[in-house]
Amino acid sequence: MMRKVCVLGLGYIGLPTAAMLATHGYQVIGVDINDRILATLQNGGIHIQEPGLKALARQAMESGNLTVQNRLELADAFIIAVPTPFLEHTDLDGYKRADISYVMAATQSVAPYLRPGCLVVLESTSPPRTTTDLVRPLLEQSGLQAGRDFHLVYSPERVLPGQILRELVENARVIGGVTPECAQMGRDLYASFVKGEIVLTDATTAEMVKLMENTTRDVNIALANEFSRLAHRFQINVWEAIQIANLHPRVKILNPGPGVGGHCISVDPWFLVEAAPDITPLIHTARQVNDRQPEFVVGLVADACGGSVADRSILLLGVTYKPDVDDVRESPALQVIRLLKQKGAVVEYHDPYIPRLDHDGWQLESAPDLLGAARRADCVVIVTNHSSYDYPAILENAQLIVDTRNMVNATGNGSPKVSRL
Ligand code: SAJ
Repeated sequence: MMRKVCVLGLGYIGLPTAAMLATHGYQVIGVDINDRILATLQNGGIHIQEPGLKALARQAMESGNLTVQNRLELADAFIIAVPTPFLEHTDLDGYKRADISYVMAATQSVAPYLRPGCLVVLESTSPPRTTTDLVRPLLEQSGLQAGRDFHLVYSPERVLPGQILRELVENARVIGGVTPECAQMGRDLYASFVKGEIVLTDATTAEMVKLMENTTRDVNIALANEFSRLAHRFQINVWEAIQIANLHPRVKILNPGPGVGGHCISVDPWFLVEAAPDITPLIHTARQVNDRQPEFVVGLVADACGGSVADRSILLLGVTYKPDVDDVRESPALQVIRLLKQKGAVVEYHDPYIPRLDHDGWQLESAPDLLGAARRADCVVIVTNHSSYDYPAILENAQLIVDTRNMVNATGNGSPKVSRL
């Protein structure tokens, strides 16, 4: 019977998972290399904005079942939940590559603590065959063999930021074992808190499942974004056209927007393109379409401003990658700001979740008074549709609006000061 679990990486996935296991009967050691994160947690705080997580983490720590520290301990199970970002400066040839060095380092740190009967789970999104071809041999340097002496599985997290605690419990969970017995061991661990269906498969299939899910979303958003450009060219309202097309029983077009951000959907498809560039032209192109959407948005802003943004004051509303989260990773807003600045605009932003933005050599602070800033700006660009925004008030106060999320459409429809995607 597994009792003690080490969770490596206390980020968006590791921390909720550790807290969940700790409140479901396990003794959990949460391990992170970042001392600031550890200190915050030890003081009852939290470094991530996610509904319910602070309370759950605190409950887990106060019960004594969750301890956070910077070193591993002997345990029955090890869960690796470290980030797999992409490598900086590898896109000279148009390709981006996964940085699996954190996965490798975490795996290496587990090896000395492996004992017969242990379970090792990789949760980090990884290129196909990472578990079998990279993680397995590193762990086997311990002298123990996967599938014979210890259990090794890949089990991707698939939760939606903003809904993590609910989705961790309710979503279907895929567990890919290096052998079928490994997968069963994985199931025993997750069954302690997962109420959704638990599906067992092999490790590489589980890796592909995760990448296929996010790639599907990326490709579909790219299509919606391309439709928005076509709609602009042919002077129709893309939102209206999509709404009507979606009345067809087998059509479900997603929403166009300023581009795709976040650490998942804008990153994961590259893992497939990188692994098999010769057979992934569609996935690659979709990535490029979404990456270029900020350019299209800046073009709309220039049009709205009479042809150029030079010396115009532009206020961005919302800089996080999607509404109601505090995450700016890969956010299209950062590209919109960069392009506007490059073209000589004077850029301000407002975001209730991001008091300060420090990116690419520039620093900005969120405007303290949203409506005052909206009145002063030559043009307001709605980039992220936070639910706390009062859109009718924004419409009333702004001189010009570029709306990338169809938020002021209902009230602003026909208003000469609103351009939409
Ligand atoms: N977006 C659009 N149009 C849409 C939907 C989204 O432009 O119609 C944009 C959003 O504004 C955002 C980006 O796409 O910039 C991604 O947002 P999201 O809400 O679609 O997804 P994430 O990145 O927050 O979470 C995704 C989820 N995957 C899927 O829905 C297939 C989540 O379940 C995964 O666990 C997560 O990626 C992950 O960790 O991989």
